[in-house]
Amino acid sequence: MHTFRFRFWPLCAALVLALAGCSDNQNAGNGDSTAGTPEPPEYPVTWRFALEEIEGSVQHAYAEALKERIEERSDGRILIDICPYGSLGTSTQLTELVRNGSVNLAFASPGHLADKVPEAGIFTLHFILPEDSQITRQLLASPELTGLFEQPYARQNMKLLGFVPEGWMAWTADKALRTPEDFQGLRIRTMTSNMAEEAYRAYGAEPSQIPYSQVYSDLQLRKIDGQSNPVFAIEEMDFHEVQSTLTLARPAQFVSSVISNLEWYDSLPENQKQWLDNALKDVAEIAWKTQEELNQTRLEKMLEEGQLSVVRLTDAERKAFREASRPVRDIYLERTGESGQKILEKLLQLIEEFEAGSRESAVSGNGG
Ligand code: 6CS
Repeated sequence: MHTFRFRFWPLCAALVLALAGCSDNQNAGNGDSTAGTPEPPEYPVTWRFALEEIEGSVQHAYAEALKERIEERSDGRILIDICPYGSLGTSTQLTELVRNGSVNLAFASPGHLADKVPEAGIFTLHFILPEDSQITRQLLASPELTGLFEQPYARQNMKLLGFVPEGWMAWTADKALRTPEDFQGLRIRTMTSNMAEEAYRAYGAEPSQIPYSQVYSDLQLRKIDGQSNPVFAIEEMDFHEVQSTLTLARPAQFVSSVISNLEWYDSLPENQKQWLDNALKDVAEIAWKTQEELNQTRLEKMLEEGQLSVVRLTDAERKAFREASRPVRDIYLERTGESGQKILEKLLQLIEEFEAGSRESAVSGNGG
């Protein structure tokens, strides 16, 4: 049982805490660096990093690793104050806190962000990312792809600092979800953007947008029938306590983005920018390993507890979902126009290239 029992925090509490800082051990000399306000550095400077997930999560491990790297690289001149989910607000509120300069860094998952940055909604599409997770990793680190998101984020006063994959999405409900027909009329929770709903509408479900913090109680009160998240999150948010069946369908990778306030980033002194950029590069590998490990061990934990039935879809079962999901690409294109089209084309082109590259290296590795 997790000690965390996050329920909805009103925005005013979020703002009070935003000004006060998040961690228990605030030790910054001038802990009130304000995003968007360039000032001559008076060290140490504290940057607030807001998470959409609780302590112990993939985002938390990422933030801890980033904190360690930046504090080390800057020799203690930059301190990171990590604000786990529950200390500031919902995902949408965190994005606003970055945009208005109250918070320096934050996670912003495309499933929540897509109303504001429609191009990011590509990561809500099902059966678009490759089967091979290593290729997804390569894709999300490719400047050819990530560069196409720079403008869409910048238009909303955000700097995209990177995409972070957090593992395959899995479905929970009180029944197995083996076919699109099983979704008919299912009241499924989605993240809080219109685009996030479309993937499930395509299967005949009745989606509703609900903040992460409210999902447990809505499942418990039977206001909704199911939800979708990576396995580590299902376990740490205790959704398995209020759902009977986990369906492993691998429809999409959960991808989040790390953002900062654009003006804040642009006005950082060159040395600080370097510390940040280099630390971000350092942590990509760690984040990947953490998500693999957490998704695996938490699945094992839930299986050991024995309350949850686990269903793995066959290739044939997944094919029916793949086909049903296809029209949603057109909805994405309608909402994003030319810039979304470029992103979709580049994504598909890079997948082909990377898959060809990995086939070639498999052949040469086999001496063929
Ligand atoms: O479902 C959600 O809303 C959340 N899920 C995860 C795994 N991370 C953050 C996001 O807000």
